[in-house]
Amino acid sequence: MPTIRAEPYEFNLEPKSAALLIIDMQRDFLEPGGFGEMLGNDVSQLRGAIEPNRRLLAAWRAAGLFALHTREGHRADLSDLQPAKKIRGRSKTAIGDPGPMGRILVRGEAGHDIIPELYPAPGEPVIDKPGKGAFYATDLEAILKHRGIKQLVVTGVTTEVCVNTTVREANDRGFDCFVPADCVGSYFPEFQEMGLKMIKAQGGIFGWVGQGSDVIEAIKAG
Ligand code: TIU
Repeated sequence: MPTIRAEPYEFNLEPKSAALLIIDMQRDFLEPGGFGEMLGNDVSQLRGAIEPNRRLLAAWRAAGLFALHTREGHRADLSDLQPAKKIRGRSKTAIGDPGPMGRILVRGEAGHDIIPELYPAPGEPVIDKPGKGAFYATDLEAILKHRGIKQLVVTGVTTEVCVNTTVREANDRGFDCFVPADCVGSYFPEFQEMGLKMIKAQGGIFGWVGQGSDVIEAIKAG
């Protein structure tokens, strides 16, 4: 069983019962003109997470391991969009409004899709989620249980919002979560730091934090 350097202590990866869960690496969060920018964010802050994710996903695939992707977004008729989420922020534009990449945060639009660098391969499930957590109102838990998955390597954006919410949901459902710090991104450096600290504090209250390069080494060796 490969051992990976981590905080608060080493993580024992069991590759056959582990999944790589890449959260919301969508154009809507990483490119100008989408949901992330609509919320007032500098989307360039997230781009540093792309290359470490690309390397990890390539190694994960090469080892024949199981990977999944999530996308935050809503039905075209917005019937799954809570009124509170639609009006929060008092932005001039809202979810469902037209933008340069199509309707903002709507399934099937160009902006909603995953960035080309990390595009899902055949056989890698894509979980469409209406909320921040990947377990809420999705079939993620059923898919993981059917595959016998017990550990999750959770990457993507943003560290303190959808990654943290998903790690907390997963932890309460009995999954061990490892978060590679270089493979998650935030619009806010201080939230990147604190979002990771919250996971690994108190003896790993929600999980482990380490580096994607160490995961790559472990699966290559294993
Ligand atoms: N705003 C923000 O930081 N994130 C989100 O709205 N969704 C995700 O984190 N995917």
